[in-house]
Amino acid sequence: MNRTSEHRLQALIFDVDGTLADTEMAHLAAFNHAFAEMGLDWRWDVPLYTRLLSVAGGKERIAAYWQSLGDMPREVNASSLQQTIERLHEIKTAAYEQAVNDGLVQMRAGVLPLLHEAAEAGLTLAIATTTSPVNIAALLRKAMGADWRMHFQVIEDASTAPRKKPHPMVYQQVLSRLVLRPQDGLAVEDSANGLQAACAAGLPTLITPSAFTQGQDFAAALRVVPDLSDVQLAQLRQWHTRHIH
Ligand code: XBP
Ligand code: MG
Repeated sequence: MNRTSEHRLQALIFDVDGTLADTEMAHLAAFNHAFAEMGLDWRWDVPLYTRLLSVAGGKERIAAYWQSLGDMPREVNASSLQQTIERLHEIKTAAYEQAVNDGLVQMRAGVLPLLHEAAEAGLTLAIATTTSPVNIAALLRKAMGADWRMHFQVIEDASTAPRKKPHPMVYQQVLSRLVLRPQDGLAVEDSANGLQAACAAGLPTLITPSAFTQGQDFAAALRVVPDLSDVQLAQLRQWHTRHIH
């Protein structure tokens, strides 16, 4: 086998939030809706949410914010705190799903054409995200139709990979389920957390920064592009081959 085909690009593994679609403004509105529904005077604005996004996972993000307030109720025990966070996140997820169903979230430029081109070329497609499965289904059902799931061989998310990015768990689990060597795949991400997770799993990673992640440290990326609108599969293969060899 010659060296070029030794590590041909065989799979694209996509992050969801900020990568497949610009979702975080809708997530932010859903979090604030949940806080109001539960009678909390919390209100996250864009600058604060941009900082809070360094914590992957909505429940973890709520817990980190609550800790930062320093007013964690003393009288209630840890399990009732967790119950409150769970309830907040349930309300938030329902509000986010409604926003997606109302068409308030758009897929990013170039994403659907690249997914289609890669599938047509026989590449494996997978998802590695720290978001909740409800959110993935709502977004991709809206964007790709009711049979969206058939396009992805493996989906790993908050419900299957509890250790969140920058931990590599979600990517390690995708690679193991695909029985794929990391150098034969390529991850597509929008954040430094995601880049760290994918690189720790050994995956070359293409970065498409989102409005919330502009300016983060992407030095370890295979390449940073503004979005996928000018990225065809041939270009990905070229970058991947150069990186691997
Ligand atoms: C982004 C996240 C998620 C979303 C909110 O996921 O960290 O927590 O911000 O969704 P990724 P949840 O970039 O890995 O797709 O509230 O369901 O966590
Ligand atoms: Mg992301």
